[in-house]
Amino acid sequence: MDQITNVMEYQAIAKEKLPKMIYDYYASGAEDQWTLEENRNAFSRILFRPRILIDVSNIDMTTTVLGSKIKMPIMIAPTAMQKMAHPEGEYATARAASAAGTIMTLSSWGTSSVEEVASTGPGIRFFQLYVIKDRNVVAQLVRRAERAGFRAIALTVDTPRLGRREADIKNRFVLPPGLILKNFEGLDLGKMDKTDDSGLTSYVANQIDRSLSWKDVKWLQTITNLPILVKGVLTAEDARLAVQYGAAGIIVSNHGARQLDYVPATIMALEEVVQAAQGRVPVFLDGGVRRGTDVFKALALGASGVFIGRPVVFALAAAGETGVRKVLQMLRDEFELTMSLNGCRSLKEITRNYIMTPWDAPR
Ligand code: FMN
Repeated sequence: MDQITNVMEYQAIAKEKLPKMIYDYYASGAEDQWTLEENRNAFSRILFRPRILIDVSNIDMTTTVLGSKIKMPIMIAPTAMQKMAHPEGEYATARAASAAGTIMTLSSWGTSSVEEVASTGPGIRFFQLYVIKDRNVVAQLVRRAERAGFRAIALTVDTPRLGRREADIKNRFVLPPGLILKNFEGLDLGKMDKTDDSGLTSYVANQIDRSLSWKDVKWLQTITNLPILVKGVLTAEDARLAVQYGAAGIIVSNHGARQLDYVPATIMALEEVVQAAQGRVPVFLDGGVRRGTDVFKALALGASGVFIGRPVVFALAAAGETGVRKVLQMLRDEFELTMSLNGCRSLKEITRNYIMTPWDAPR
C-alpha cells in the first residue's frame, strides 16, 4: 500500500476488499454511466497555458470558504453510509479532513450522526441536507447540526427521486445489518427495507419530498442562520435563481453521475454557472476530481474550490483514516506542483488565461 502514487489507485483495492453490493453502490453511476465517464474525460480536454520564469519558491494554497479559513481549496463531498467502507466510517473521514485543515461535508444519510462527527474534535464541517416529507424532522436535524458546530448546510436539489443505478437494482442494495442512518436513529427513517430492487430507491420514494422547490430554499432560511449552499446546479438559469433565493453559494454537481445520465460533465457546466453568478456568491464544483491538475482547471474556470466524493470512500475501504489522509495529501501535493509548473503562487493568480478549452475561440 506504500506504493500508492495517485488517488485512483485506491479504487482497485476497494474493489478487492469490499463485498460486491457495497463496492458497486460506491462506484456506480446512473443508467448507461455516460456522465460518469464524461466527468473524467472532460477534464482531459482542457489544457494548460503555463507561464515560465516566475519565482515559485512560495506557494500559498489557503483560501476562505463561507468565512472559514482552510489550507487548500479541496474539500470532502457528502457520501452516504461510510461505515460500509470501514468500521470507523465518518469518524475517520472527519479526523482526516481536520488533519488536512479542510472541510468535511457529512451526509444526511451518514452512518454516524452530526453529534458523533462533532465529537471527533475540532474541525470545519458542513451538513448535507436531504429534505424529507416530515418538515419537523428536517427542522430538528438542521438545529442539531447547528448545535454540533456545523458551519453550513449543503442542500441537495438534484434528488427528487433516486437515479436509476442498475448495479444497485441487480444487487438488491440495502444497508447491511448492524448499520443505521444515524441522524435518524429511533425513527423509521433510520432503517432501509430490503426490496426486490434497490432498497435505496424505495427509501427515497417513501421519504424524500418530491415537491421541493425554490420557495423551500427560503423556508430553510427561516429555520436556520447557517449559510445555504445549493448543491446540484448545472445551468445559468438555476444559478441566477439560486442567487435570487438567497443561496450563500452554489455547488456545480451532477451527484457523481448518479442521478440524471447524459447531463454534461460538471467541468463543462462550470463556466456558465460562474458567469451567471456574477461573483455574487462563490461557485464550487464536484464530480470526477482525481488530480491536482483537475483542481487547477476548475479554479481557472472560476470555481472557488472543489469537493471529492468517491476517492474518500475508496481510500476509507482500503486504509481507513490513513487512506483518507493520504488522498488529501496526494491531491494537495499535486495541486501545489500544478500551481508551481503553471507559474501561479496563490489561488487568485489562477485565471482563465492559464487554460485552453475546446470551446475557446481560436487565438
Ligand atoms: N450527495 C449528496 O448530496 N448526499 C449523499 O448522501 C451522497 N451520497 C453519495 C454516496 C456515494 C457513494 C457517492 C459516490 C456520491 C454521493 N453523493 C451524495 C454525491 C457526492 O456528494 C458528490 O456529488 C459526488 O460524489 C462527486 O463526484 P465524485 O465521486 O466523482 O468525486
